[in-house]
Amino acid sequence: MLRAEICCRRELSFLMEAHDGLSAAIAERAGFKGLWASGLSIACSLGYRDANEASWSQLVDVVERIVESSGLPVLVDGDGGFGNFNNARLVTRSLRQRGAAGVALEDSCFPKMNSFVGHRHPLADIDEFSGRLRAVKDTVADDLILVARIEALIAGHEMDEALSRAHAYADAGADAILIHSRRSTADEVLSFARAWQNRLPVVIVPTKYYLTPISVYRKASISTVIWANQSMRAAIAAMRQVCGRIIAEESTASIEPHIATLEEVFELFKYDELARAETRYLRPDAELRK
Ligand code: SPV
Ligand code: MG
Repeated sequence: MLRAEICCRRELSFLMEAHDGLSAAIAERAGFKGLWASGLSIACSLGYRDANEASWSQLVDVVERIVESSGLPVLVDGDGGFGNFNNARLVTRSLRQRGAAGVALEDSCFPKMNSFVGHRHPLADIDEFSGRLRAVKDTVADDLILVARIEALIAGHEMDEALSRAHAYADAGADAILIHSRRSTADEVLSFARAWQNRLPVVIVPTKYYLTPISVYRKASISTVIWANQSMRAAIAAMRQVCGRIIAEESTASIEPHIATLEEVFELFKYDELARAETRYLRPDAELRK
C-alpha cells in the first residue's frame, strides 16, 4: 500500500494495530500492508491508561519505532490532538518528521477517555474541532492523510449528529471519516455508511462488533477496517499465562515448547544482516579476499 493510499483506497483494506517495534514487525511479517498506531495499545505498553496520560512526545517516539521496524504506512491515533488547534498541528508536524503516513483526530476534549470506558465522553464543539482539522490540514496537507474521527455515537448522540459532524469535518478538509461505535452489532456504522454515501472514504473499528463478516463491509463500500488492539490483548493473555506458569512451577520446562525460540527472535530482526554488515564494514579485507 502506498502511504498516500492509507484509508483512501477503493477496495477494502485492513490496518493492523501496532504499539511498538516488535508488534509492528510481527504484523508486517504476517502480511499486513498498513498499520494503526493505537493510542490504547501504546498507552498500555507504556503502563498508562488511555486517557492522555502518555505525552505527545512519548507517542511520536513510539511511532518512529513502529515506522522504522515495519517499513509500512502507519496511520497514527492522534487522539484529540492533545489540546487545541495549536497542539494538534504541533503533534502532526512531529509525526510527519517521524515518517507517519496519516493521523486520525477524534472530536473529543482533552484529556480524552478511551471510547469503551463507560463514562465521560464530552464532545468537542463542531466549529472548534473543525478549526483543529483545518490547522492540521494547512500544516501537513501534502504529506499526511487526515482522518476525522466521530465520537458522537460513542457519546450517546443520534445519527443526525454524527452525520452533521461528518459533513462539517469534510468541509474542513478531512480526507476520510472514522465512525466509531460501541455496539456489539455493526448496525450503527452501516446506517452511517448508507446515509453518508461515500462523500469521503469510511473507516471503521469493529472491536465490539467482531462477529460481522467482512463481506458486509465490502458490500457497504467501507474503505478501511482497523483491527485496533488485538495484538496487545493477545500479548496480555500470553504474558499472563507464562508468568503464572513460571511462578507456579518454578521452571520454564513446560512452557518452552509454546514460546518463540531465540532463533525466531534473531530472524525477526535480521541478525544475519548485521553479521554480513560486520564482515563488510568491520573486516573489509576479509570481504575483499572472498
Ligand atoms: C485505539 O486503538 O486507541 C482506538 C480505538 O482509539 S478504540 O480503543 O477502539 O477506541
Ligand atoms: Mg485511541
